[in-house]
Amino acid sequence: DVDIPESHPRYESLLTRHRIEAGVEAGITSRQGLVAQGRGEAFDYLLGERTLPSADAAERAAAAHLLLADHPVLSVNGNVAALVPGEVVDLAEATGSDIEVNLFNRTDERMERIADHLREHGAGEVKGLTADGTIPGLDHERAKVDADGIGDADVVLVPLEDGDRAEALGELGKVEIVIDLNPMSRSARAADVPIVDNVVRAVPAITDHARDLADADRGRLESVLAAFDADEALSVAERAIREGGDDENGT
Ligand code: PTJ
Repeated sequence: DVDIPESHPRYESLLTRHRIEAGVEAGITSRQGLVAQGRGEAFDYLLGERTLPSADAAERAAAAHLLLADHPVLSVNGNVAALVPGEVVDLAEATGSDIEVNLFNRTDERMERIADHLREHGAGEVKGLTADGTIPGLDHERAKVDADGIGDADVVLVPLEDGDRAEALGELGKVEIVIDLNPMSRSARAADVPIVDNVVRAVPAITDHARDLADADRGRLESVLAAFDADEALSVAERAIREGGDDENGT
């Protein structure tokens, strides 16, 4: 277990780092996941380790998309499984989404461990192990998905996705929601809804919005989508990173 005093100014950040380390030790997270986490931390530091109002709007739009979907799927990789396993299960429940393990560096062992880990955190069915579908335009291992999971989804949440895969998924005509702290990444740019926020804040925030919108009719959900502008959210986040401070408008 971790021994970080809660009073430490970077408590959350250190806890998150520890969870990724523990994920690597448990065979859930890849070693590349450590590098990815470091990159994410740098951006989060520059953003002030907070959820920008524009990211909150993206989280609300993500909730509306998941609630409007015929078949929403939440994709889980080794970093997401280490950081927010129970929170992903809560989001799946709040939105009626399937959960699918989908790895950039796919190994059968890690697939199984992540699926077990999610079930230990309350997941029912975990998809991804059948791998009888493919995403066109990617090499064999990276293309694998479940035909009745991501293959059939109309809305997919892909937190921390690699750029090639995010672009290939986007070309399939699915609504793509990406969580990525780098607003300049190809994944964030390929997304219909880019959420520039730490996955540890973003996933519970989407769940909160989904619960808040649970009784909303289609018209209200569609107006949430209409109010969200992806390009604007990306430029606001980029400005916040470049200019720092608390003024989201960067003036
Ligand atoms: O478990 P696997 O095999 O599927 O591999 C997962 C990783 C994340 C290692 C793999 O997809 C990868 O290499 O991704 P990238 O290309 O490093 O992209 C990760 C992106 O996520 C980067 O833009 C990071 O800034 C961002 N990121 C990292 N940690 C977080 C994050 N965004 C939000 N929250 C984080 N905690």
